[in-house]
Amino acid sequence: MTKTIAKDTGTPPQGAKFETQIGEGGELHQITSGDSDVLTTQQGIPVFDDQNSLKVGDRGPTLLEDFHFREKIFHFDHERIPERVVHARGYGAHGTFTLTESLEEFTSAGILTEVGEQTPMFLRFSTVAGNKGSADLARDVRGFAVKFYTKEGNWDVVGNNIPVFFIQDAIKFPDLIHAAKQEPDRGFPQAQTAHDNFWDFISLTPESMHMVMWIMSDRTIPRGFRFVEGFGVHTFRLVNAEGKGTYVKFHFKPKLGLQSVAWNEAVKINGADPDFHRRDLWDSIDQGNFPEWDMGVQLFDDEFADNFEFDVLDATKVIPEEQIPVRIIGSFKLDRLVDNFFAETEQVAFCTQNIVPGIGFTNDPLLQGRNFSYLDTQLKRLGSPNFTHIPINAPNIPVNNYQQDGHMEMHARKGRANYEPNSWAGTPRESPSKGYKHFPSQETGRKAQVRSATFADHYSQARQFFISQTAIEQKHIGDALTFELSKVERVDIRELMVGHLLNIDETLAKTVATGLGLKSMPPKVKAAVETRTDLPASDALSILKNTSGSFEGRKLGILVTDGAPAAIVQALVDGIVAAKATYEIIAPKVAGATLDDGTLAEGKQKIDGAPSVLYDAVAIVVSADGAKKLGKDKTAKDFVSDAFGHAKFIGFNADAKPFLEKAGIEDEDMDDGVIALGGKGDVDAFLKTLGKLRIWERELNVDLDAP
Ligand code: HDE
Repeated sequence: MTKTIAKDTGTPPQGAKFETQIGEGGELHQITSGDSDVLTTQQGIPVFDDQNSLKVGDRGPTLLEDFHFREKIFHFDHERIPERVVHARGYGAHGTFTLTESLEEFTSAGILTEVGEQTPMFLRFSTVAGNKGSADLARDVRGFAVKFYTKEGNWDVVGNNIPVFFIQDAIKFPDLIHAAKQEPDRGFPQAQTAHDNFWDFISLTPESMHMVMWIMSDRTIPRGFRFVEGFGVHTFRLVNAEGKGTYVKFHFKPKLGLQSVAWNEAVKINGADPDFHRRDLWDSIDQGNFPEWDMGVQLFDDEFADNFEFDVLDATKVIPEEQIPVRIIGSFKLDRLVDNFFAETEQVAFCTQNIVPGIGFTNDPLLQGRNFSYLDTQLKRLGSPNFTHIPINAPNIPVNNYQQDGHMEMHARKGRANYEPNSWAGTPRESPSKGYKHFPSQETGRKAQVRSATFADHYSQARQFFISQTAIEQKHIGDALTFELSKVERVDIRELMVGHLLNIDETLAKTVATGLGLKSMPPKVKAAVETRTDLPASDALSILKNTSGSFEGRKLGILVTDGAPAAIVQALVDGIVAAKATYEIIAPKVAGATLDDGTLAEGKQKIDGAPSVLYDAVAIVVSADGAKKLGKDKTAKDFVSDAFGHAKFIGFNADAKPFLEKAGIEDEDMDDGVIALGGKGDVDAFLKTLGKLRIWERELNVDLDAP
């Protein structure tokens, strides 16, 4: 047994030293001295005093002559740039993609053909609706935007954690986003769709119904970025060396499996740690637990596209993996934190039209619109067409062209030629062999503002999604719809939504109608195309059918008090480390607790600052006296009762039992998820069970809305 049960939390930050110097006139100067070089202005001029501006006399006015003061305030005044109009809150990290299977038969893109090739990349996760400072656990889609720095230029896959979208035509995007964000008169609600405007728009937009099923599922309250899938959403095209095209959809699957939290938990995480997701990613990478994703493709040809039940250009549809399996072609690992959040995560500029030779677009009208929008938005946000010179956006291969000047030009291109063709030697020229060739698809047709009839079925895949879920996931969808619509003030909007649900699943519609207390069942909304009931369930669409079955990468919260049995605490710690998971010791005092053998279990958290929503499972290991004291404390009782209510596994030693009872877990509430920890054998069994992650059956006993 080690002397101290503690986790290495890294080296403490280097502190600056404060010194006071007396100037020539007897005045006081407060000087800080750190370990780095001399502080300078932007011009490199060494700074004498950064604590006091230049004044006339000790108590006199500040002088305009103080160029350092002037520059410092000027720069500060101009620090902000516009936040992204959507996906404002995000978090990014660097990684490396490695190809394991060549797609040479389908594409000429080096990144997809050179097996073993390691391509640097940057991934930014985000929520969509909330502002930059909103909380991480908003019920929302997560952005999954990847920039690959390939040898043939930058390739951006600007995807989401959901494979479909709300709308079919980009012209509706401003309306969708206006409706989802804060209402314009009152400026709230922040980062949530539970309000009239959003559901008003949705209820009048039947094409959004498939997406509605996804956003009302637990996909929108993920446990962390490390546990979400990524999807390119649109159908793209691969083009091989002979110019032959193959349709493709891009997928990214987390090696840690999918995982989400409970809604009541999400609400509490937002209060306890609004940075829960970004902290989780930062901590994992910082500790060397690099999250990994497999990259896969669904490949298909014109024949499949022509025979598929839906239009492959319609971004409100998936192609079920049972119909076209996802072929894994490589994987990536996020292994490097940013040095600076603003310089990298904020300034990274994704553009759907950043594409490399061998990969192409299709006529998906959403994708076509996006290809216009992203370039435009970067100019607004970053302020200059030279945003491509910012290191995070620059390709790491040479850039040769005759585009010039503009705000913040960073390249001093040499030579006389700034036009093309020219007859000067050594100037760049277009390359018919290497250059990007657009796929020569045949396009004909009348000019018209239309929506293809092949886009008209809005309910069949919504139904397919719903029936593919486990019972508890279906319950969560019903709960989420009821919650969101209960925040909608207009009853007619609630009713219209239930009218749509009748086209998806009658039981779901009834659950929501009952949950809302509607007086009678509203009429079914008339569908342009009747819902197909013959589409089979697809396991890939469920979260719970795609978990890892392991506690790896998860976090156990161990609540201890003075006098707690050291043997159990140590067995938990050893087991968790062996399972490649992490743990935190929580105690009444942040310093930790002195265990029954005199060792110190070093605390990471004080109980008041660490509700159980921050952990995947909890263990309560306390002394009899500790249990008595905790039983009087509201926060400590919440720790246990929340863990129980959120269907988490709870381990406890014998002395903890009275505390559990005080927290509302009586003998009759005990289930397979509340596990006594008498000795090492029990601890091993407990740790093994944790791989199930949650005991969802319990929810049916602790929820008023349970069937
Ligand atoms: Fe975006 N989207 N989007 N979007 N989107 C932006 O670009 C837009 C759509 C997505 O981490 C903006 O740089 C239009 C689908 C992500 O920096 C903007 C349409 C998907 C991110 C924009 C869509 C996405 C954005 C705002 C309808 C999933 C964050 C800031 C046609 C496949 C990227 C910016 C990051 C960001 C426009 C629909 C994903 C305004 C017009 C579908 C992950 O250009």
